[in-house]
Amino acid sequence: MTNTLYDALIAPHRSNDSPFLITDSGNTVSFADFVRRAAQIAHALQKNGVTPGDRVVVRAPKVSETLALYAATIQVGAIYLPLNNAYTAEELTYFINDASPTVFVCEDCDVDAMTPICDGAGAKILTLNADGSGTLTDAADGQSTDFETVSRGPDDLAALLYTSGTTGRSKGAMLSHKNLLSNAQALTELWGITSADRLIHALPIFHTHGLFVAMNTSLLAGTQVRFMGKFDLDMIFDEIPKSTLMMGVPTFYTRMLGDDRLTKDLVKGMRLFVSGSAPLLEETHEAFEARTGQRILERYGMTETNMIASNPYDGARIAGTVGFPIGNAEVQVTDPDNGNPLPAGDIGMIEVRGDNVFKGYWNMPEKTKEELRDNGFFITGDLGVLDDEGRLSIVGRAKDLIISGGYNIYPKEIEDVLNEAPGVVESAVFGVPHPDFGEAVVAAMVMECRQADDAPLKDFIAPKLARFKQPKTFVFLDELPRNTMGKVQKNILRDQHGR
Ligand code: MCA
Ligand code: AMP
Repeated sequence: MTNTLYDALIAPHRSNDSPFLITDSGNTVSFADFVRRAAQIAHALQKNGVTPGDRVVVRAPKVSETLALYAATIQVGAIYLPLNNAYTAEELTYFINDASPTVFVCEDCDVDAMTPICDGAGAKILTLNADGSGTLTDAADGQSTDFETVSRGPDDLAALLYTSGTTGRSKGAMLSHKNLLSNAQALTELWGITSADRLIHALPIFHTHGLFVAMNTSLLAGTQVRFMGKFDLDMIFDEIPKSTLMMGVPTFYTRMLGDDRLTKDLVKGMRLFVSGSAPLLEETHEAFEARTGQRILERYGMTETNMIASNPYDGARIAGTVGFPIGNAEVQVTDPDNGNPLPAGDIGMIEVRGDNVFKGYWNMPEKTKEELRDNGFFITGDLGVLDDEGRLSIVGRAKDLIISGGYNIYPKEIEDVLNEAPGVVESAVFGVPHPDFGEAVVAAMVMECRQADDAPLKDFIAPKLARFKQPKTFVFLDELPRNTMGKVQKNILRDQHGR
């Protein structure tokens, strides 16, 4: 029996008693403990009806049990689908109906709200709380610590990660065992990750960055992980002297720079700081190097493609560029009008092909066709340019997307909700520069009666949109600026309301 991901990431640690996860409470979970717990949870999943190819939807706290649930899902041959803890019940309804899971794992406090939704979708609810308790834990306790791993090949699905779309509807990116393993292998090799490393992990584990980039590489290399519940500056500064590696979004680095405790001496044992998920400003790059003597390594990826490109570990890490394609990924820059490849130096659409590229969108063959070419190239929606040596720079986005603190927010989704609010004629949502989050969400509103009170709008969207997606500012206008084609000119809104 072979299981591509399990055999590479989990099985080798069966007898590895070295520390794997060190939690906020100071508990240590060894690799072997982790493998055993995953097996017990695999039994629990199986007893609750999970069969190969089923979806296991998880909206659980960042605790070691949740990570073991990921490993268990892979071991039973099912598909892991993690969701942001900030999502509202309305947002969750969409994912559960779309993915039709066998099991939905959430906290006890979510059960009442989620029961009608899960009943409607035929999903069973199991619970996992921040203290590790819950019905999933109860079902796993006492089970055998051996589980006969279900056979899965490289092209079988391992995970389904939702990514919002410019149409406002989230799309489930189908990720295979090969997609995830090939990317973990490429990153581990490129960044020299080994069992001698200790990773500071302060990212959420419901996205590619925190789950796959950080955890799959750690599992592959046998790296010790300081598994933090969330990003907290005090904890970060306490852990840096004991660690060698950190992965974060640009907000992590700007927050660290805003604190005098970040010094050359503090980071002298650190081998590598990695940044991704959003553009790292050149000034952040330079300020970090001036303060610490270390150059942040910036890389670029997407949910659909895992990591695409990375600055080199050895060699120049150039601010404003995301480096070279990794693994067997091929990157081309094409003319957005006709898809023809452009020469180095020309700006166009970034496209990528390789083992890292997903298999398509769940239940959306038409969407898949629009974005994944027959020749295997995926159209990223990011605009970029290659230099003569093949180094890639991202220069903008063809897609209407805001990245706030590393979270992607699609304006269309917010506009669709705002346009349903009483008294709204139309809305335009756009991003403006923000010192902490990089970009912040602003909504320009045209109302039936001009008003300057945003409270009713805030109340209306509260149950519908996660807090991080909600506009930080509302501006009330008589009309939206439009070009001669009638298209809203968000660049004008950004210029007028950007600060
Ligand atoms: C929290 N808030 C935010 C954000 N985070 N608002 C806008 N953007 C955000 N990112 C709001 C909350 O709603 C709340 O608002 C208030 O800020 C405080 O919330 P709290 O949770 O305490 O915030 P925090 O702990 O300071 O979180 C900021 C953060 C976090 C650490 C930057 O957002 C974070 O961990 N971001 C990383 C996201 C990530 O992993 N992205 C990778 C996905 P209120 O007070 O109004 O309630 S992209 C990916 O995986 C691709 C493939 C890639 O390339 O990596
Ligand atoms: P997601 O849909 O969450 O997977 O986010 C992917 C998007 O994040 C990409 O399409 C880019 O627009 C953006 N992104 C990721 N890494 C970087 C980076 N290093 N610089 C600029 N944008 C990035």
